[in-house]
Amino acid sequence: MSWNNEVKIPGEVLRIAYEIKNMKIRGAGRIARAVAEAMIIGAESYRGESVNDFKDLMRKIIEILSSTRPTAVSLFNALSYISRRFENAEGDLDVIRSSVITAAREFISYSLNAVKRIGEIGSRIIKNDDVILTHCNSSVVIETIIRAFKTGKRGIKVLATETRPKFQGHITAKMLSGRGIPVVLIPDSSVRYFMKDVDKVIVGADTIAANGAVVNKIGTSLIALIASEANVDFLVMAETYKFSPATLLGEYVKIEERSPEEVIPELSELKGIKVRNPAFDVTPPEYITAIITEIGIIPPQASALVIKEYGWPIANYEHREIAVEEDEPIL
Ligand code: RUB
Repeated sequence: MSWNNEVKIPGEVLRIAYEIKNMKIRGAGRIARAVAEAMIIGAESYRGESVNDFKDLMRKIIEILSSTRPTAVSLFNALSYISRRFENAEGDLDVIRSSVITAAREFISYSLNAVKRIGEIGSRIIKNDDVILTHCNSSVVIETIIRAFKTGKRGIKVLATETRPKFQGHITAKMLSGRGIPVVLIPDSSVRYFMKDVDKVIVGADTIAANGAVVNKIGTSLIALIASEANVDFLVMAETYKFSPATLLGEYVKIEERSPEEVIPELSELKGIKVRNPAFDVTPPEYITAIITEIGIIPPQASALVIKEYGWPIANYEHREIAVEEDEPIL
């Protein structure tokens, strides 16, 4: 099945889907806000008069967006939040359309406020002269460090791992140094070498399971192990829509495996050698000091409670690969 067969999908929606798949839009929070934005665009683009056709279009867009990347539950939680609303809405096309748009806008605004709130809570934990190590590029972590800096914490220094193979650490380093925060970019493999200088490790999350295990960029669990050995606090920053309701029911988190070319661009040089490229790994709760959310700081062991009390609806939509035709007209 291609992305654009029986139902006409707006080009802008397909563009967002491609950009998520190709990681031009990346990071669990941004991905979630982008799919909500795509739902608004899809809802506004419908020119017909049939409620059923409109709902079919919404379902098709959800299917496409769900097929982009499998690991960040924020994507599925955002789509579930929106789909629940229009699936349960009753009324004419205007009512159903506005249920999609309102829910998507609510999600985006909730998400932006949650990032800000985590920044406020998290920045209080950062002390003068702290050396913070971070991995990958997390918008909540960046928000927190910048806020700590802006609110007058002195002497903060950040060690940013390169984050191979996609080098998201370069983005982190640029974002922080652009705000005047001292950053040192370090190879992923040097984390143990530097850990003796580190006061706190702070990372984001793509998904948090009911047992408190955190799924984040590949290499995170190795850093957690090293931090634990050195008795350094390992803090995770995550909005509540990064907690996975399905894991309460025992479902596993699917770990995305990306193209080997991201690891070795000239694969032909390694003829006959298999190359693997998992994009995420799982850090067990016992290596996590605390999770900082917009509703407060929790021990990882309280994750199931967060899901039950503040839970986002169980995702109805699973990641399913949809073949992308090379010559997709939108591109
Ligand atoms: C990004 C990544 C980030 C989390 C949290 O991986 O692992 O740490 O998504 O980010 P990728 P945020 O680059 O493969 O998307 O705090 O911005 O939601």
